[in-house]
Amino acid sequence: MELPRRTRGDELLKPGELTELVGRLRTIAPRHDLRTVIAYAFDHRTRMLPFIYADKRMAPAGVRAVGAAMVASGFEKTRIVLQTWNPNFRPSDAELDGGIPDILMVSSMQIHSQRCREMIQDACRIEPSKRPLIIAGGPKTIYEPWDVFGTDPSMPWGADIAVTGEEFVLLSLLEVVLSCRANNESVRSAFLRARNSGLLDSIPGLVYARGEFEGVAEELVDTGIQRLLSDLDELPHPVLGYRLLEAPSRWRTGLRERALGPRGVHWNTPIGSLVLTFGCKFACPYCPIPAYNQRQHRLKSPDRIVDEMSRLRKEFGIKYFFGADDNFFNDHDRTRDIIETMARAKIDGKRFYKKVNWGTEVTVHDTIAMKNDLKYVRGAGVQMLWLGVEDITATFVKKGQNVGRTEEAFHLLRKNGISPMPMMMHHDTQPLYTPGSNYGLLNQVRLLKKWGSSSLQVLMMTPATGSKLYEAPFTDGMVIESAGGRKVEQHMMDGNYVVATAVDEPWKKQFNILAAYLYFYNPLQLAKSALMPKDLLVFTDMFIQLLGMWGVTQTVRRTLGWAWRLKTGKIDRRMSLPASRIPLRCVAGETGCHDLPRPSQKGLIQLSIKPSLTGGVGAAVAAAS
Ligand code: B12
Ligand code: SF4
Repeated sequence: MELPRRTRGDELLKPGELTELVGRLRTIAPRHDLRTVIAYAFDHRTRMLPFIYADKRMAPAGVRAVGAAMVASGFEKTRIVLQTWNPNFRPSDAELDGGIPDILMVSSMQIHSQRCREMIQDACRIEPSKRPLIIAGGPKTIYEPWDVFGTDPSMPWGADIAVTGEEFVLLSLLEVVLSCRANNESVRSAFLRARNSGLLDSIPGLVYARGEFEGVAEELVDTGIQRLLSDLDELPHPVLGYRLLEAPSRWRTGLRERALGPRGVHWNTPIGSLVLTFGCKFACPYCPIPAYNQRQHRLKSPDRIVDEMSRLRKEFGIKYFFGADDNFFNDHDRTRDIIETMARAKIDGKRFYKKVNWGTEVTVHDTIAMKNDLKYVRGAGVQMLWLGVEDITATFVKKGQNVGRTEEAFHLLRKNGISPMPMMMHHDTQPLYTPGSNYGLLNQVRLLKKWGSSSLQVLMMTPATGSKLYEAPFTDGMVIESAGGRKVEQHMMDGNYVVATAVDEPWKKQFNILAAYLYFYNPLQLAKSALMPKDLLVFTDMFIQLLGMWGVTQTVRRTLGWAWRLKTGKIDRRMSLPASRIPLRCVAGETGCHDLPRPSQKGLIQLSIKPSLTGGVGAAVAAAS
């Protein structure tokens, strides 16, 4: 189910609303002197292709954005801890500026939610009178906010509140809570009063629990879908977030006295992820992005983008960037504005592309539409573009691509010095190999390689929360509950594991993915890249080959056992949707807008797989485009 759309015309915040809110908070911040820890949950079992390097060497933009918003609002005692770098971090051991934090924020993707839950449970061990206010947010809670609340009276735990939105929602919550806070009162106690007196109900984008006992949610109140920030120039500058990162440590459970300095930032996160645009004009039914963005396209101005990259280059020496775009070429005129400004810009007297290199996500369709501009795209510093190709024959997924157009797009990109990085989907109806046609997975991978693909991503169609097709694989009995006695856990919902399929032999699908990667990343291909270079992108190709070969060993190591269980073990299917166990109500009392239909609501219990659906319902965990 997609997130519902707000009333037309009411999807966006008024211009200046975020800036004014930040200004108001700055005036009250000194009175409160808050200490805040923002933790990024990370499950190390997800470390494999296609993003094995980027996951660790690119500090996530979400927690940095939240940190930057806190600092811009005057709350400078803020620290960001990444479980990616600090696997043993425990909120109950965290002290900042000599005391227990007033606020603990936890950010999580769906695949890291087990770690998110453990961190919240750990924070709940702190004595209630000293416990920080626990706020959960990020891509997990945006779609499944109920999962951060406990229901077991024998083990009470839970976030105090889930934020299903962005910076504006969080800061609005803080403003209300701080407005009720008495001198020397804990932030959590002020929060409880604000919550109980209904003061949070007018802030869309929150979910909080009701119940007789704290930590045992009997009902959740959903205040609705957030209003979105339209002019992204209002966002606090990303340099603020980079100054808050906790230094990596394999063993430390608490925090250091100081955050990482500029050299440490440069060393640990040599790639900077930056928000440039949000939204996409396509409406792929397996993708949650257009609905999340309320079908809006949101942008930063070209000057602001240049300023952000330049400042990050100068302050931290970050040279490589990744645009957190859903489809950077979405609006051709606005894209031209951005790239022309970047191509004209200079850093320390040098042309932009000599100081900064970056990549982002686009579609085949838009790449071809922008073919005459690609030289400026390269001049703007773009070095790699990730293309949501999915299926080059467009039999399964259609978004303006086909064999000829994909080849043309790859050729155009390489001609202009940009590495094409295709993202593919494997699905039930696609065989490993089809003689005489381009439909098979290996046939497609071979063509991509021939056309100059620098990297490869192959993900299995997997239900993506917040997409139109999310429920169908569950209701059709395609989703695997366990195989050979191993339960499917949240970290396995990343598209690397075959967990939703109607084929008779799911293990073959798992092997197909491995075969595709092994075909693409191997010493022979590395030698070919080195000895028969296609063009000047040879070093990029070789570097990615090396990374890919390392990644493929991790993918084999992590997924081979699952393939074996699929082959030899008993496969049990899920009988129901992973909907909220706790009733979710909106403020007016009706079903909350983040709820999913529960079995009683739609008769979702199914006992058999419908053969007609082998043709591919499902939803992809696509990073985008
Ligand atoms: C860049 C990106 C990546 C990068 C970097 C991720 C990173 N760690 O930085 C790479 C390429 C590595 C990547 C990998 C994957 N990604 Co990715 N990725 C993105 C992308 C395109 C942008 C993320 C971003 O930086 N956004 C900008 C920031 C500012 O937004 P944000 O993170 O949502 O944070 C905002 C709010 O959520 C909120 N917020 C966040 N945290 C918190 C915390 C609190 C307390 C509060 C109050 C608010 C809050 O405020 C923030 C500011 O507005 C998003 C799609 C998108 N447009 O967001 C997908 C996305 C995050 N990826 C997704 C997925 C599925 C994956 C992969 C599993 C794909 C795969 N199979 O390989 C892997 C996972 C790798 C791993 N082991 O973690 C999904 C997550 C779905 C979900 N429900 O969890 C997304 C949402 C795409 C989608 N399908 O919609 N990804
Ligand atoms: S999959 Fe890509 S092209 Fe399709 S709607 Fe999502 S972001 Fe847009």
